[in-house]
Amino acid sequence: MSFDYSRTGALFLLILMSTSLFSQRAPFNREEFINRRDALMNKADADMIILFGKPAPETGTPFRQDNDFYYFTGIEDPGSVLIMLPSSGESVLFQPVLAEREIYVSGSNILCSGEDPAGKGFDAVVPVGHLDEYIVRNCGRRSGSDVYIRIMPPDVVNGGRMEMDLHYARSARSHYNDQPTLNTYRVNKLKERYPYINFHDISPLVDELRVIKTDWEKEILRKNGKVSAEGVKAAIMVTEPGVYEYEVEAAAMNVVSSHGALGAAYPPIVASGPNSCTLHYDRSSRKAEDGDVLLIDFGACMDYLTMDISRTWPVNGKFSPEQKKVYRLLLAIQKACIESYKPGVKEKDVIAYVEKKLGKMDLDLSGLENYISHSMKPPAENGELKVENIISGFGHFVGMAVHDVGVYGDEGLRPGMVFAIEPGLYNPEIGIGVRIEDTVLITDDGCEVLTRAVPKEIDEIEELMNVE
Ligand SMILES: [Mn+2]
Repeated sequence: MSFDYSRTGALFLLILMSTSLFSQRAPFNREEFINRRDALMNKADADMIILFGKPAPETGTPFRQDNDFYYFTGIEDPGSVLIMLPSSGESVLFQPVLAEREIYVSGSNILCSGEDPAGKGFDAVVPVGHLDEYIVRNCGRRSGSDVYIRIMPPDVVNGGRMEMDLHYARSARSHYNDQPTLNTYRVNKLKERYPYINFHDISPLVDELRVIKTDWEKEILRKNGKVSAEGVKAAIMVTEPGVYEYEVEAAAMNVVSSHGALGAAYPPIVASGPNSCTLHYDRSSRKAEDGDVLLIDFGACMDYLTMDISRTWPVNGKFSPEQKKVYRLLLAIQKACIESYKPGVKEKDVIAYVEKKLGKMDLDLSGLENYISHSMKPPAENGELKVENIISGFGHFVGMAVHDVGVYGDEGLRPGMVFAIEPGLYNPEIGIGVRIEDTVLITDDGCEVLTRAVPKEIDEIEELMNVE
């Protein structure tokens, strides 16, 4: 099986023409990073804030900066450290002194290039070998200075802070793999070296900032929403019986890569037939057959911000009655959730709204007790729909990490929050898994569906699949 290249080619041309304005990577935004540092310094009652960047990349892998470090600097030079002094508002960058050969092979950093650090918004750039001298000069005159560092784990593009610790917890099942993380090593080292300093965790303050997206971030997220949506549309359009999951993945990746994405936000999930019931299936190796569903969970990473979309469609272009029944219920729930989102709304309000809305609809729940949701519970008990079994709260935040930092808190939804709502139902016995997911931005009076360009109505999907 191969693509119909004439159709695919015409599609890509159309996409390039329609979204070329959104295809540029964002240039360095000096004011944005200065504002973020000022906001953090205003929040922290600190003598000093220290944030470490990532060390040199492993050979052969592209460098991706630590999310928290990038959020406050926009700097991707390996081995950098940032110190902020809230009393004076100063930001000083510490960078390694590079060997001539190193610069020749991998390029320079701000320190070695002789570039004026003020151009990037820093008061000074200093060799990293002076870091401890700087800490001692600023915090060593008395006992009990308050220094903020990151004590919680870092998050990564496809893993939240907690997920990173879950990963380490699982690795540590064998004591041969039980080593401290780099973050923990740094925390312990600072505490050991400076027992007279009070170290505090900066991560709650960082997360409070990161969870509310700035105007600049919103623009990038809108761009990513459009480009990722075009990727999923391309995936829908190349699907037909006999297509391999990796071919569908390639169609989506082609679109986002050609629009400036730094890559996928997480390993794309392209799951046909029985694979659709494995929530994080990422092997993309099966041939999709007539009668299967195809579930894709996909998003790009653009300018360090991610996107999260899931769609499910029939491989042969026509939903079967069983597929339709599950799909209709999930779509009704997902749309009702989105309708209910606005500032101040809490989880219980969403459930009440969805139940009220669905109560007026004529939904066929028969046989759905054989499906399970993300919460591992059936959607209906004794013929009664259980909305809270299908939606687990608001869904996860989306940002620099696809399972982004932040907490909803007592105020409920707030403008600037971005999260993904992804109801799903899975029946491994018959190999039907359905998930519908959009990423939404909370606005002043409602929400904006960033991924709205991907169709999700049954007739829209069938129409898109049958375009010749
Ligand atoms: Mn998701």
